[in-house]
Parts: sequence; C-alpha cells; structure tokens
Amino acid sequence: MRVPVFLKPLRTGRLRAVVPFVALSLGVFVAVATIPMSVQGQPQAKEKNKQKAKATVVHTTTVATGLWHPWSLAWLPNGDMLVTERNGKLRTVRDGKLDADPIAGVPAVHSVRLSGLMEVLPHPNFAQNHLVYLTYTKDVPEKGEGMVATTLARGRLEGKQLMDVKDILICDPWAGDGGSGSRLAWGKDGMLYMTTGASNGNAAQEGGSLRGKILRLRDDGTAAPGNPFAGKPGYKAEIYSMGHRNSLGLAFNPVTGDLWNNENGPYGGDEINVIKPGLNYGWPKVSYGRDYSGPQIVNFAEGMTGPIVFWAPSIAPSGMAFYTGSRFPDWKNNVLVGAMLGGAAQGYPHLERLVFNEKWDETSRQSLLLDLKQRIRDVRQGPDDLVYVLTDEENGGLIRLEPAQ
Ligand SMILES: [Ca+2]
Repeated sequence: MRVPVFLKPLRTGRLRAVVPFVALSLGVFVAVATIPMSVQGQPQAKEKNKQKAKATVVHTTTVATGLWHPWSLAWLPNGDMLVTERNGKLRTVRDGKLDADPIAGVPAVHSVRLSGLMEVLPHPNFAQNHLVYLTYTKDVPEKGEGMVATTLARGRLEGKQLMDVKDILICDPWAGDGGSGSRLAWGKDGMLYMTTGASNGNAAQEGGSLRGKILRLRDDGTAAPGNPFAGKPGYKAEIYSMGHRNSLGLAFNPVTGDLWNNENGPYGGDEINVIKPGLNYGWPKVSYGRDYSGPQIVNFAEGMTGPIVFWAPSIAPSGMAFYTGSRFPDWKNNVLVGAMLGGAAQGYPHLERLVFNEKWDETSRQSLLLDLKQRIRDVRQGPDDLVYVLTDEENGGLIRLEPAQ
C-alpha cells in the first residue's frame, strides 16, 4: 500500500516568537537557551492573534482521595467508575464513594517509577459481555534481567472479580521503568486503538517493533483488518501509525472523527498529533524538543508528519478529552489535557484547555486547577457532562469539575 507522505507545517499562531527554553534537570529549572522561531522558518506576525481563552471559573469537588498514583478512569453502563492505580490495583467508585475492596484478578504488574497498571477501558458492549481491557507493564524475566513489556490484557468483570484474564497482546520487551505509557480508545469502526511508548532508542522507527506506535486491533487483540502495513515485509500488521515517543493521551475528535494523540517530548517538544493510517510522526528523528544531552533535535524531515500543537517548554501532557457536553457551554469541542509539569509559563501542573477554530487551528489556551498544585494524570467527561480528573500523587484524588455558580 502506498503510504501518503507529507509534512504538515506548523502555523505561527501556535508558536511564541521567542521561547525561553527551560530544562528540568534533577528538579532544578535551568534556562539553557532561547530558540528563535525564525530558525524554523516561521513568520511571526500571527502571534498577536493568539488570545487567552475566555476564562471559565470552575468549582471542584473531591470525589475520592487515597488513590495511589491513579492513572486512568472509565465508566461502566450502570454509572460505576473504574480507576486504575499504578501499583496494580483496579478500584471502583460507586454512588460517589470509593469501594475499599480492589477488584481481584488484575495481572501482576511491574510497578517501578512510571511503569505499572495504566489504562482501563470497558468493551463497547460491556453490558452484554462484561469485558474490560487493561494496559500494563509486564515483567518478562524469561527475556532477560530487568526486561518488561507493554501488555494489553482482557478479562470479564463479574462482581468484584476479573475472570478469564488473558494477555491478548504483549509488545516486544525492553529494559527500563518509564516512558512507555499506553492508552486505549475505541473507534467507530469497532476497533481498539492502543498507544505504545519508545522514549529511548530507535524502536519507534522500526516496523518490526510494536513500540513507539499506535496499534489498531480487533477486540481480541489481533491485528485489525485493513491496517496500513499489513503484508509489508518487515512491518507488524498491528501498526496504524509510527514514530511516537510516549503517548499519554488518545481521543477521537467528535467533529472530524480523526484520532488525536498527545505525547511527551524529551526537553520540550510535547505534541498533539492528528493520527492518519500509515504516517510516521517522527520520533526520534524529528522533534521540537531538545535531546537530554543538550542538542536541539531537527524539527523537519521529509516523510514525517509534524504535530498540530506543541509545547516548549514541556507541560508533560497526559490524559486528553474532547469536551462535548452541555454543562460547560463555552467548552464545546475544546480539548482538555492533563499537565503533569508546569512549564515555564504556567508554573504549576494544571489542566489545560485548548480552543480551536473551525479549521482546527488552535486559537487560545486556559490553565485550570493551578491552585491544586498536583499532577493531572487523566481527564474525562462523565456521563453527567461534568469533567473528572485524576491527580498523580501518592495520595491521589478523583476530582469533579462543575461550572461555578
Ligand atoms: Ca512527533
């Protein structure tokens, strides 16, 4: 299959004319350089058109506390919420209260640094089949000391027990404890889309590796029909797109139907990408960030697709949701992104609201929940059209956002 090749140039409206580039090193902010955007061939005139989003005042309610580094939340058809904790616990919030008993039957996870239990997502037909999907970091000692693999598991939730739990996709193993987040999203095509990370090394560019990719799968974890690299020698049939670093957010645009991801850059260069089948999103060849060793990475290469939004300095984006509800009318089709770092401009981790025009050019941003001073790991719109976030802390919380009266 012919792979479309183009690079979508970034538009100036998304760039600051001169970005003070700030690196986070051992907990100390050190200004290391400035990046004149003219280097990237960007005219600077549109900057004045960029506005701050009309500020929305929100009221927050803490639904639950005492969650250990919660990672993902999802609703069941009966209104119960499922919440993962990174140390391998799957919790239930029922009638607004955290159930003291975790759900039994979750596979053993490698929970070190950023690794562990990540996403939880029910099957679209959960009411009939009770299937729940989890992504997690799996120890695979048979592949060598310290080896782990990003893994997709599926089980049947019966009461407080996951039954018939099976690993239905195990990515190629690697050694390490972080930088391999994995989110899930169901497409309207009935297929399961899964992100896999590859922060270090070249795996994101290798067709024979499932790492650093977005995969498109049937609900049993096998490669979906019609995938772009199916039958191409040296490429895994599960691959939908490649060249991703560490995707911590994944959501379908409710208007265009496009799949969007966000991913963490190295120093700077966090991205939102519009995902199309067969495209290469550049990592580690192309990034708006800076390598940990210092040098700027090139931000343009033939055949690689650039982001629709990027952040430099980093905000460490995590969970991402399009708001489609009625309770925040000003937020219609806005994108909400959990930020786990403050970046230089914001100062603290926060919830970022991105506003786009009808052409999906970003027009403004608002930083929410700055007062919390907690890392926002996930953000979702609830069935009640309110917004829920998880804070990535040892005593993490589930927090509900409502419009202030
Ligand atoms: Ca990229």
